Amino acid sequence: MAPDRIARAYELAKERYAELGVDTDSAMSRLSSIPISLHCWQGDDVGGFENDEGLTGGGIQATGNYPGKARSAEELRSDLDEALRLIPGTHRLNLHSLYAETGGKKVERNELGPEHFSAWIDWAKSKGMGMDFNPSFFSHPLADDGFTLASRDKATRKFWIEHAVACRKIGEAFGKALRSACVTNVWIPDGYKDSPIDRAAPRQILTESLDEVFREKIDERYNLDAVESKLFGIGSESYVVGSHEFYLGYAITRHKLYCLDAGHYHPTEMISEKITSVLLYLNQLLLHVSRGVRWDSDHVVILSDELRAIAEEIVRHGYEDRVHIGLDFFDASINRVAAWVVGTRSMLKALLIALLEPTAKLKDLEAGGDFTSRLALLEDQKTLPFGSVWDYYCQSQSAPVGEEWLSEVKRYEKDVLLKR
Ligand code: RNT
Ligand code: ZN
Repeated sequence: MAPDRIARAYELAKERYAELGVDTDSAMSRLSSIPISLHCWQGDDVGGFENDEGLTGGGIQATGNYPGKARSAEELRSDLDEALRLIPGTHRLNLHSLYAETGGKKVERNELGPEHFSAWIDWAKSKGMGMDFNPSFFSHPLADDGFTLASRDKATRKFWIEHAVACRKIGEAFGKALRSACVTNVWIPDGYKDSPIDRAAPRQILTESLDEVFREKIDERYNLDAVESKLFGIGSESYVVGSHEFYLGYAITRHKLYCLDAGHYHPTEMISEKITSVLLYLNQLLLHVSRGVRWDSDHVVILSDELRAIAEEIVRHGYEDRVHIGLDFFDASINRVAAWVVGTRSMLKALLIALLEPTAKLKDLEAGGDFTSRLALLEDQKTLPFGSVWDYYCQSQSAPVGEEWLSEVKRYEKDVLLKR
């Protein structure tokens, strides 16, 4: 696209927003300071490199057989490089422990250490990116019965506690090496397919396991612990041990971050609505921005009303430093690099739209009881020339403008992905 046309369109948009008292330059500069944590697991359908079996159990599922998924860490990094070239700004990488590089040697998950992630650390360092982390409580024989940290079996529990402890230390190493705190997020699948008699016992066990996991203090400059709740999963339709109330209470009493995943609540329940409440009681939050379609289906994030609402909640209240934005989706039915690009660019667009809002004016109207003007202004804003600001932002960050990125992904697919 012609760079001068983009600049001209931007100038007009800038004037239009100025009429509303909105400074487009400062909106773009604020946007450039918000990192999105890209989840590594979109690149290979949550498979990881422990074995060739792919994702098993855990109540989550990637569906589709699109060719070209990454089969090794090198391939995954190459795919991430490609995605990052097409996304404006500097972001973060969110890694699962399944993506350890053990040089062909079998290393049990409770024995993982930072050395198994040194190539990832070097890669992130070379890009000036921070990293986040996740212990993996699925795709493992000791998770086959659906229970990990809440297992009644002592040895099983011990293994998973040790795994989580090892992962916090890996997170700490990431934080030190990359000079940016790593958010290490605990999500476990534990639950029952059918209605249990005893809903209390597993929750009691889980509390004890978590307390054990978090016993050792780690400097929050390096590692931040988060816990992620869920309503149900495949095979845990009737009961999930780590429910919303469970983890919210846990996070508040233990001073942990709470992770709100957009697909983990009742279908009409929105995480955007929860942010201001949770932040009254917790300093920081982690988001797993996802898109459920009828269920927790982890579809690629698009510029939906809910995505916009999430961005608005962060931006309107100036929560950029308290809310860590991570992505969580895995679609195996489309080009996986494109999935990252679409999802991340959508998240950024939502943030930019929120940053272009005349929030102070709207708050005044609301405080003064003029709900008519509040509604009218909000509706009018939907047709403002946001796209011209977005195009200009992409151009100024040396990222492709508009659908230009797609032809590059198609080239990469032909030259790299289809040759796998
Ligand atoms: C599962 C959770 C969890 C996973 C990742 C792979 O429902 O959302 O965050 O998606 O850890
Ligand atoms: Zn999640």
